[in-house]
Amino acid sequence: MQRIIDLRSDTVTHPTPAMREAMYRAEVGDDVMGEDPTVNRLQEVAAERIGKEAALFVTSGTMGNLISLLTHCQRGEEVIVGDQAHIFRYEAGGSSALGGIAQFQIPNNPDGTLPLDRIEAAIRGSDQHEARTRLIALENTHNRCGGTVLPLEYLKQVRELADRHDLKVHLDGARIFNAAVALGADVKAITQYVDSVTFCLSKGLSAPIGSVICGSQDFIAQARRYRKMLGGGMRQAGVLAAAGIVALEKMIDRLAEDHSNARRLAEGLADMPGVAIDLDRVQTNIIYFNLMSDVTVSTDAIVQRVLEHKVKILDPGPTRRFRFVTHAWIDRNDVDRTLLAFKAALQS
Ligand code: TLP
Repeated sequence: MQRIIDLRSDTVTHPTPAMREAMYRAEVGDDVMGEDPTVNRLQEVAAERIGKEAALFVTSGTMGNLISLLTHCQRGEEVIVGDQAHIFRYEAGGSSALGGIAQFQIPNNPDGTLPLDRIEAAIRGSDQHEARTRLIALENTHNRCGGTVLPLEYLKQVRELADRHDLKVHLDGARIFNAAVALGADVKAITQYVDSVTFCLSKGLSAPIGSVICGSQDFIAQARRYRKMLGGGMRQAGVLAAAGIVALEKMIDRLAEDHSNARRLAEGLADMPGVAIDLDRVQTNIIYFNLMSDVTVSTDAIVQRVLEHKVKILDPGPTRRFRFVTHAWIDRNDVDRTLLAFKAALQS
């Protein structure tokens, strides 16, 4: 029987055999008491790799971003964030609902950056009528902008701007290692410009659960209180952290393969009549493309048709903007199978 090719997200990856082995063997303790040796090890490895003083294991990217925002901002304070940011779009308004934090949204440039002049103009707080700006939140790679990589020079400029106005910078680095691999740079080249970063173990890195927040000792100590407050203090979490250590040690370099598969897929799609795709934006493992108006097949029919070929994709609905994501479970052969299935599905 043919295997399912699942392009809906890189979150669908399962733990590798090496992860399952490490999970089985993990030494554990009570992590709320700080006594889980495997969680402690993951946090040390993560902090070292990201180039920050300390790290905190959390349940998800959403929790990592929420805790980071709560730690940076008090009630009635404001974060500047992109209108395409995951924090704004897909985190259920958590920082506003639970932290009383206002969000000032700026339209993202198509490449995922926020215009520097718009950031500067959005900074507020000298007047009593205004929420006080505390934080700029960036995303790298930028999911909704196509898995795009923020240029290092841009990050430097944001850092300088933040320093001029005494602001902090948080990075939603759910896929930060994809960004580093695409740049051919050490991840610290990116993180040097931000105060805090959340990255995910359970996307391209294939661990089953978990994200890590990295920052200064003081920041992480405060973040730890918020994690407890949110019910995210886990006990023998070493069984999960063990997979995260394998993810950091074994799964980063191979992301280049996901990027080249995404490129092959994108180029194949670009050759198809009815598909509009900007190849310059395909920089990592995420591909977005639109259907042209002459394609008369509905998107849900396309999804059903490709499923008959054992290819799973998300239905974009009325936007007709599809997203495909490559990951450790997609190889070159799967890319070619997907292209055949998609091309057939477009026929009216
Ligand atoms: N993104 C998911 C969906 O929520 C859209 C996906 O399939 O891409 N930051 C970024 C940039 C993300 O893409 C995601 C997940 C998160 C944060 C949240 O991570 P989790 O799902 O672990 O809460």
